[in-house]
Amino acid sequence: MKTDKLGINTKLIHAGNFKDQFGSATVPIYQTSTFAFENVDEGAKCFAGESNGYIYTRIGNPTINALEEAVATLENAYRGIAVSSGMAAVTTIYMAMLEKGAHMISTEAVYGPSRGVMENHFSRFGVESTYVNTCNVEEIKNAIKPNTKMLFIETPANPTMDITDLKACAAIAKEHGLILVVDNTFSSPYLQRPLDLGADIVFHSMTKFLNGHADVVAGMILTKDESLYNKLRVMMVNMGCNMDPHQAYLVIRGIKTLGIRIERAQENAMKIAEFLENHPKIEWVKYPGLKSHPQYKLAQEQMDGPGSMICFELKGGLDAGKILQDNVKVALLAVSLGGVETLIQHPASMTHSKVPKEARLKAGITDGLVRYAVGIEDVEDLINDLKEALDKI
Ligand code: LCS
Repeated sequence: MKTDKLGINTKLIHAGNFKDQFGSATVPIYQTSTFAFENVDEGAKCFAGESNGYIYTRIGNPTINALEEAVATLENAYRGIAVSSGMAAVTTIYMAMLEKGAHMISTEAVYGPSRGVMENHFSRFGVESTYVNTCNVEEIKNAIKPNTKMLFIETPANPTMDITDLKACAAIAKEHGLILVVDNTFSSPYLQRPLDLGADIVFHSMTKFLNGHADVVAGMILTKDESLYNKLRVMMVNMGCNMDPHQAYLVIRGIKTLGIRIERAQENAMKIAEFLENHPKIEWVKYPGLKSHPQYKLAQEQMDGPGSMICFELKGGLDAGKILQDNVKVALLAVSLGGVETLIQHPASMTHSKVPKEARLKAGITDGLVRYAVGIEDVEDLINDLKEALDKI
């Protein structure tokens, strides 16, 4: 089936085009580490790349391949590379694209470990990095050095919900010969397709929206460029960051409902953001669907919807935040996001605890910032839950 003319919800169900000899409606789990060859010549052809036959699951597997094709269809990519986690995607990209002496520019409020692994580990191999407020493209331009190789953008950023102009970044990357990498975890391809806006590489923590059920850790790397794909694929295989077939099966299942999950969570998020914005105990709320969001207009242009992630600051700062988070009963106090269940967490002490305090504050991740990942429960229950917990402050 040709999928390029289909709507996104049809693609979500049929993307990947998997067919087996039994006409199975779902993709079977090929839970095998290795694949037997008919004879030595066939084995040699597989290793020489002259045949598409499978060799070994770290290199490729039919279940994993079906997932790679499905997400590639959604992102309008050449192909996808499934990996064991979102962080496996980050490290594979850094390893494949940066060498000793290279410099990377990244979003200041990037997911903590994406920054931590660069500053604490890649720095040991002579890779330099600079973190700027990428919402202001002048800051990106000013940070470019002769050895800059990569522009690494997270938008919306975790947890500040800052939005970076991807078309403007693509123009800067093109002018200066940089590779533009975009972390599309917070939007998923349902709401944003960075490759179509000029990004070279896109990746996901599929642990979040794509899987959507808080039962898998997984990642995916995508590109439109065959030579970048080959470089990334070889790195993934050699580092052993591969996905497991059972993991792939669960993400394929989750993807089918991505559209209806996001629509419902987004509808809930809008109502919750409005409730929070009008609450006397809330200092400020940042949600791309609210006109008060600093990049509201850009969000409207670049994304197909504001998503379901909200961050806010309570008037009572950290102490008030603790009371709120200890008293919610429907939302779970947990890290992660993008699942059917609503989660609340405190970035300063959890997801961003390894980012030095000064850098964290500069990135806008204040001590009292609360992150709220909206799920698909009944919105009245979520609002009442927040109302009752806020009353305890
Ligand atoms: N990129 C973003 C934007 C993320 O939010 C995360 C995980 C990752 C990459 C890494 O993906 P993983 O290896 O966990 O699949 N974010 C988390 C969070 O906000 N709370 O817990 C994990």
